[in-house]
Amino acid sequence: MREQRPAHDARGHRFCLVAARFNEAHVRRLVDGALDVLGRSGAADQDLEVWWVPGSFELPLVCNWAAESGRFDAVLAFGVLIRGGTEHFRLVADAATHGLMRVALDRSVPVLNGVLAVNDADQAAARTGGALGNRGADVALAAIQMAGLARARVRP
Ligand code: RBF
Repeated sequence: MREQRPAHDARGHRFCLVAARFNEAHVRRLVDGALDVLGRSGAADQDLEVWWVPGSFELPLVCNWAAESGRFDAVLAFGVLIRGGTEHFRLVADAATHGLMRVALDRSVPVLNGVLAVNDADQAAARTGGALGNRGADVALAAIQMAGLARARVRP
């Protein structure tokens, strides 16, 4: 019996973090949480890149650029959507989610979804290093697992 159980070992893996500048103070904390986990899990500094984009709507395209470059074992997308008075919040959240999944499947590169969709700034703060932890750190752990799985994958 052969079991694939991913380890939290990031040594030798290259990661691209693509981050939205909209609500940048919150997004910065997600990115910092992710970089902390990646570094402590063994990723080398030169194997980590952070690319900033204007908003969450732009994340899928730039993640696609990162994935198609062939330079990364996983791509992590970060954004914070705070519900406003308009329907725009949901449209951008849905577009980002579907776009990121499409990049992962089209490119066969792990793409991790670190886009927070919350009602207000307090909810964002709670999930970016506050009472509910740091979603960026959680996403980094998932990225390390996925990078390991992708390397171990039996290829035709
Ligand atoms: N981008 C985000 O990352 N988070 C947001 O909460 C957010 N809210 C927006 C609200 C409105 C009304 C508009 C027009 C844009 C918003 N964006 C937000 C920016 C969006 O992701 C994108 O950068 C722009 O729509 C340009 O394509």
